[in-house]
Amino acid sequence: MKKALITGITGQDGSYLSELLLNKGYKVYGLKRRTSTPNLENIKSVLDKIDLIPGDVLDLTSLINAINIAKPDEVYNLAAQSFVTDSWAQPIYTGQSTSIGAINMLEAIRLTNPDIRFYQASSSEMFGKVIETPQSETTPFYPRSPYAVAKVYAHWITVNYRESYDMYTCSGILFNHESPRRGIDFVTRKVTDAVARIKLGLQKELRLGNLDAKRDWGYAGDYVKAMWLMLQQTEPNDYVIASGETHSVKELVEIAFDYVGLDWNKYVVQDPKLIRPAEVDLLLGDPQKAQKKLNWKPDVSFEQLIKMMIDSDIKKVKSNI
Ligand code: NAP
Ligand code: G4F
Repeated sequence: MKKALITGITGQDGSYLSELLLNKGYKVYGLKRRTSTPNLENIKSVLDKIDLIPGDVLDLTSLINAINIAKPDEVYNLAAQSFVTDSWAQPIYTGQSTSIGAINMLEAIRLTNPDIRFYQASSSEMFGKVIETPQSETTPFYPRSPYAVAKVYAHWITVNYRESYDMYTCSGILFNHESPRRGIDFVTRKVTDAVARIKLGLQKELRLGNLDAKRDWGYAGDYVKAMWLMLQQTEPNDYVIASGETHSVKELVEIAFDYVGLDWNKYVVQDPKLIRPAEVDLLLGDPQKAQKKLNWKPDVSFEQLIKMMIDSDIKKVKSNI
């Protein structure tokens, strides 16, 4: 039986990845940091099937301990301070968890068992103020936030461990992916939650920042399949994972309000306080390498994704009334 260790298991991607790996017959271990109140909501359906190991990616000892307990064939490093906005408020912590966290995990593997296959959760935010469109594996990086800068470090250290130590390390450059388990701060979930509340008469307005920003949005359930595929190849490599379509925040809002029969113009208020110090205006990924080499393609469209999230949020809000 194959064994996997996932850091960031309580997050959106960690939860979908654990389900995928369990379905493939893996024994799944998750690194779980201490929180003062429980945050196991995303993984409640798999809690009795996985093993949680206490630890933090900033604590190398806890990572070595986790590897000694799990003895994994594969490690998926998903842990990070992943909210771009907060990376300006907490730049040093973001740098530590998002970049030093990755090298800590790589060192833990190198020192214990360098044959373990390693996946690093890299991000399209690294393309930032984009040099070319669409963005592919060969597009130069131009990071525009403390988060994105930290991800560039984690990306290159992953490449360097492959080239220096001949380790099987892969970096997945994933474009935005969402789901009903997306954190409430991110724009898709902020919109779908607000649409559900407004429809049910519990909220009157939705305050947003830059409506013109464009993102290449996909479904998290599709994207975790690509993570797994990267670790099943003969040779390690880096891949862009994207839908190949881009949409503005305004289009997202229009589709979401339209789905419940409301006019977004009556509810959306632009709030200058929500504009970022530096914006990433346009992301559009070119997923051809993943399509050809991994035989990966997404199944859920942008519209299907928004509708899935609204349906889920309406259910959640109703159950709390
Ligand atoms: P998420 O929902 O924010 O989950 C982040 C996870 O990291 C949580 O489980 C969190 O634990 C954990 N974590 C944070 N700091 C930690 C630390 N110091 N030690 C151990 N665990 C820590 O993020 P996501 O959307 O699932 O994304 C997964 C990864 O992919 C992240 O690295 C993110 O930056 C990257 N990424 C995401 C996207 C996207 O669109 N979703 C795109 C590209 C890359 P708590 O529950 O305790 O907070
Ligand atoms: O949903 P967002 O916060 O995601 P962002 O910044 O693109 O980052 C996400 O995707 C990255 C991959 O490209 C990940 F690496 C990262 O961890 C995270 O998962 O914002 C999307 C866009 C931005 O341009 C933002 O300015 O939406 C714009 N936006 C407009 N109003 C807003 C809002 N974003 C948020 N969060 N909240 C608003 O009210």
